[in-house]
Amino acid sequence: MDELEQLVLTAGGIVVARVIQLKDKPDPRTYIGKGKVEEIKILAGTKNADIVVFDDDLSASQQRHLEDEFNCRVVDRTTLILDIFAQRAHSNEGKLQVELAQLNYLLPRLVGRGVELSRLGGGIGTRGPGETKLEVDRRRIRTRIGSLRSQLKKVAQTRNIQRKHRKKTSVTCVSLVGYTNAGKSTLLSLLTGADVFVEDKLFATLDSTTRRLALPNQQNILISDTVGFIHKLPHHLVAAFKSTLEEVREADLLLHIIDSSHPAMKDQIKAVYKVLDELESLEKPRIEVFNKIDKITSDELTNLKSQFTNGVFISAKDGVNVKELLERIENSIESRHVETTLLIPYNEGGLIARAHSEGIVLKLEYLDDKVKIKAKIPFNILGDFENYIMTEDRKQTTDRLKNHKVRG
Ligand SMILES: Nc1nc2c(ncn2[C@@H]2O[C@H](COP(=O)(O)OP(=O)(O)OP(=O)(O)O)[C@@H](O)[C@H]2O)c(=O)[nH]1
Ligand SMILES: [Mg+2]
Repeated sequence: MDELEQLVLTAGGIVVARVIQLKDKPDPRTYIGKGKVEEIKILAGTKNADIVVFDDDLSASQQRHLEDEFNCRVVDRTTLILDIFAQRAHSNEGKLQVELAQLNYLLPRLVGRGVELSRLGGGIGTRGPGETKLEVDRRRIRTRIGSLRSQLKKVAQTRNIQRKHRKKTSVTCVSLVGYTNAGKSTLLSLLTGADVFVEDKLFATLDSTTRRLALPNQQNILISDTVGFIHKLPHHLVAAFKSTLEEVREADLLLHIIDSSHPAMKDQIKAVYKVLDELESLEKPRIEVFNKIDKITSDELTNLKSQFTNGVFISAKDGVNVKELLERIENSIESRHVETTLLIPYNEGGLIARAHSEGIVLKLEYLDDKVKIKAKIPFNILGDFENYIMTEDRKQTTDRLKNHKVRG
């Protein structure tokens, strides 16, 4: 309920009362029980509420029945989140995605209520690119959905080309993921000096930002910030934001940023795992980064460290333990490399250059007609160097590679 209140605040609303009901299963007609409907009706009247917000999703008919009972607007969790997204989408792609998500959510809820909808005033749940569309009929909404889909497809194609280019050059991509408000954008600006939007509200970031980062070992990687995850983020929303979250799927390494000072930290971690699972990214290499340690006591920190022995504990705000984090990133990337010795003839200049740009060169020796390179090469591109692996090193390299595959 605290989170719901924060969502309402983020959307620009003020909470005047909270009601909780414990119930085995929802009432099919009104979601909550009869007594609660009466209670809220009176409360909404005395408090002069404009809107009643539910923390779960309502069916179209439940929403309609409740609006009739309360005589005011009823907004469910998804509508509220979409409204925040609508206010915060800045890029063309973000706007298209939000509109598509809103229309998809609205369409089944439009049955027989075109007139009612057009009478509704502004406010939470009606903003955004979808606003003017509320009055058009379903057929036009469908046409609009089709057009949005094809526009998004084009944007996604451009993105894919960029991504393929990145893959070809095999630059390591790291993605920041985590619950909304955990401090992902703060960490990105700390690491790369990027000027990104940071705010103590939910969903400050909607569009992903990618920046180059030079690690202490001189290796260049790409690091991207993504939209924050949230509890009960509906499937269709995840689908709508798929291309933004595609960054996560394509990443070589995930940094999971956790707000260690949040009372619901463990639930938030679970919610993130759930979304990662939906993105089929739960098996990816991942570092758990516990942020905001400046906000917890030293006892709490000790306790946290004993529970999460593999975590890195930082404060993105104060720049505490950043060196350790960078080392962990380096180690994790290096574990994807296989050490080998290559003998590459000078006429294979392209490969020599790639060993330098994509691998980590340890030792270099110039011979008459070739160059001898001792290097760590990412195991996924080792095949390209196959013909030039030094004979004495061949067996050892194959063994190391096998070892990698076993470890996944
Ligand atoms: N005390 C403290 N506050 C922090 C720290 N890191 C971030 N914050 C604050 O937490 C709030 C959220 O930070 P953001 O970087 O916007 O979080 P985010 O994860 O990008 O959030 P979304 O984009 O909304 O998903 C801001 O008010 C930051 O100033 C930290 O280490 N310590
Ligand atoms: Mg952010």
